[in-house]
This record gives sequence, structure tokens and C-alpha cells, in this order.
Amino acid sequence: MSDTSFLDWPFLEARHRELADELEAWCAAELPRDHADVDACCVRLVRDLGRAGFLELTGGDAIDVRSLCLARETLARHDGLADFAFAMQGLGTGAISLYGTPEQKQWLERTRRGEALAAFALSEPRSGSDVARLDTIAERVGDGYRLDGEKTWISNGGIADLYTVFARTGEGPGAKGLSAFLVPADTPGLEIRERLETLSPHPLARLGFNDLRLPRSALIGEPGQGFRIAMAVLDVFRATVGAAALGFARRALDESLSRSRSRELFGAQLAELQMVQGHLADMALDVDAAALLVYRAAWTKDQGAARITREAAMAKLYATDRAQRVIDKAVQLHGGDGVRKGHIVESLYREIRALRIYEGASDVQKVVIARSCLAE
Ligand code: COS
Repeated sequence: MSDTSFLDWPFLEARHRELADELEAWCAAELPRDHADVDACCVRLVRDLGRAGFLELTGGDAIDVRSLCLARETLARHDGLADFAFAMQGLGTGAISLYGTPEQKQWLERTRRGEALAAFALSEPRSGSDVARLDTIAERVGDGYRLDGEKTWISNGGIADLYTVFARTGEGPGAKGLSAFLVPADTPGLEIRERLETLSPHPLARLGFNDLRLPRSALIGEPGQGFRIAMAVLDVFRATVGAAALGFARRALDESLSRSRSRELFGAQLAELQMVQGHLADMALDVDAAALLVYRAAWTKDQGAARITREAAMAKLYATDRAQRVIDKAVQLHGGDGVRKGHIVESLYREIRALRIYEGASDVQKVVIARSCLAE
């Protein structure tokens, strides 16, 4: 990568620089992968990242958000699916790391070794952005629960070994009546109803729960705490989505710099044309500004902040929106090659779009930021 000066910013410590070096070497040797079979590719990536020790970062009693961000941006720069495989191990077990019992935390040993895949099941066909109105019901039956309902857009859906599922238990109205559950994939009543295909292929599914029985020990945290648990997990992982976008943007900038140096146009190097320089300057500025917001959010959490809702929303909103702009400029600077199937810039163009939607759409992040400003 051309510019690594951000590694010396005061947000990061020596151990982060070591992680960046180690993971960069791993990525250079192992990535990119063939994505022809995305399921098999993701399973393999999780196994390999686990064997190499990098999944240790994704869960446990303490999550270092700066390490998560650094890992995501490094992986995203090399291979979007590798970033996805890494990130889902963290998102899918985030509720267990933050609120799980010692028994539930035993799952982390497997997910951190890459022996089990995890998924976060929050979105539903009728509630994506409006989490508080979700319809999946978890009814108390004896000493346990019975789940009925449907989830959609579930990453790792169909290949996960465990799902963190949010359902209505009814302790109060709306957001006050949800709870979180740990659901092993082999639980009878869990159905993969549809596999979903998207612009940039990832393992995604619509899930159904049909008279699915869970013991009380499957409850994560307290009954009625589900909304807060989901938001606390998203606070951490939204910052890391910003980091993934940053990785895509850095790659687009690097590709554009080398294209500008190597290509001639109108009797000069592309890099000598001031209009091209203007684009490169905008791209570099967007990348650095996004990085500052991402590592500010991560550092704030690592310093012990109870919540980083506003910082994470700013990091995700800005980094994903700006990465889209950086990548669009990269496509423009690459001319026809930029839209040619299989070109790295073309795949970045497809890869970035979903990041402005999932884990809280850009519009939701604006609401979160504005509410936080208004509450001051
Ligand atoms: N951490 C802890 N608690 C939080 C929180 C957070 N980040 N955000 C909200 N809460 C608490 C609030 O403090 C409030 O508690 P009180 O009732 O005690 O005051 C409660 O949760 C409800 O919060 P709020 O009133 O803000 O809820 P809304 O229904 O208005 O929803 C948004 C807020 C829209 C921000 C939320 O639904 C959201 O993030 N939606 C996007 C969902 C998403 O990211 N989906 C993607 C799924 S994964 S691909």
C-alpha cells in the first residue's frame, strides 16, 4: 500500500502496527481467493483466518475495536469476501462476547478457531431500519421459549453454525419488549427458506423459525434487553463497517495512483494532467478524513466509553459514502477497464454499495447523529 502513515497516528499502539504487518503478509500470501463458490470460499476463509490466529480478535471478554478496524481495512483492501468472513465471526458473536454467560462463551472458542461460523439475525421482511417493530415472537413455554417468525438478509445464512436471533418477548412495548437468543443451526424448526443473490455475491439467506424450541439458557442477557444488546453490538460493528469501506477506498486510490503513473494520454502521463490530480487529491482527502473518523470511534470505545453511538454512526456514514465516491472516481480514471468484469476496480464498485445499506443505512446514521446533537 502506498500510504501507511496512518499507522503512526496516536490512536494506534505498537501492537496495532505489528498486527498490520502480520496480516498484510498473510493477505499477500493468501488473497485474493476464487469467489466462484461463495459458500465454500467463506467457510475456507474462516478456517484459514482461524488457523492463522486472526479470529482471536473477533470475540472474547474484551474486544479491541482498533484491531478489528485494522484487520477489516487490511482484508478489504485485498479481498472483500475475506473481510466479510472475518467480520461476520465478530458480528455474529458480538452479543455473546458482550452479554453472554460462561456457558454461551464456550462457542467463542470454536468461532475464534474458525471451526464454527456465526451470524447475526436481526432484520426481518417488515422491519429493517425500524428494529423496534420486529415481528418474530419468542413465547415463554415452560422453562424455555418457542420461536416463530422470519429473518432476512442474514449474512452467513445457510452456512452458519450459530445464529444470534432477536425476537419479541413482550416485557414492554416496541424496543422494550425484545430479547436476544443463541440458536445453534441444527436446532429443529430453523429453516433456510431462500438464498439471496446480490450485486456482489455473499452468503445471504432468509430464515424461518417454525415452532423452534429453546431452553432458557439460550437467552443472551436479560429478557427485554434485546434492543439494547443489538444496538451495543452495532455500535462496535458499525465503526468496523467504516473500516472495511476505508480498505476498499484505499485500494481504489492505490489502483488509481498506479494507473495515473503508468498510462499516457494527450502526450503526457495521466498523473501530469491537473484534472486527474484534482481527482487524486479528492480521493486522498476522503480516505484520510474517513480514517480519522473510524479510528476516533474505535479508540474512544477502547478507552472504555460506555457508548460510541454517535462516533460509530459518523464513522460508518462518512467512510461508506466517501468510499463510494472514491471508487467511482477510480472507475472514471480507469476508463473502460473500470467497468470491465473481473477488474479490481469493477469489483470494488459492486462491493461498496451494500455497505451504505447494511448495519444501519446512511439515512439511519444521520438520524442517530442528529438525535445525539439535539440531546446535548
Ligand atoms: N446503545 C444502548 N442503548 C441504546 C442505543 C445504543 N446504541 N441506541 C438506543 N438505545 C436505547 C435508547 O436509549 C432507548 O432507551 P430508553 O427507552 O430507556 O430511553 C431505547 O434503546 C430505544 O432507543 P430509540 O428510541 O432511539 O429507538 P428507535 O426505535 O427510535 O430506533 C434506530 C432507533 C432507528 C437508530 C434503530 O432502530 C436502528 O439503529 N435502526 C437500524 C437497524 C440496523 O442497523 N439494522 C441492520 C441490522 S444488521 S445488517
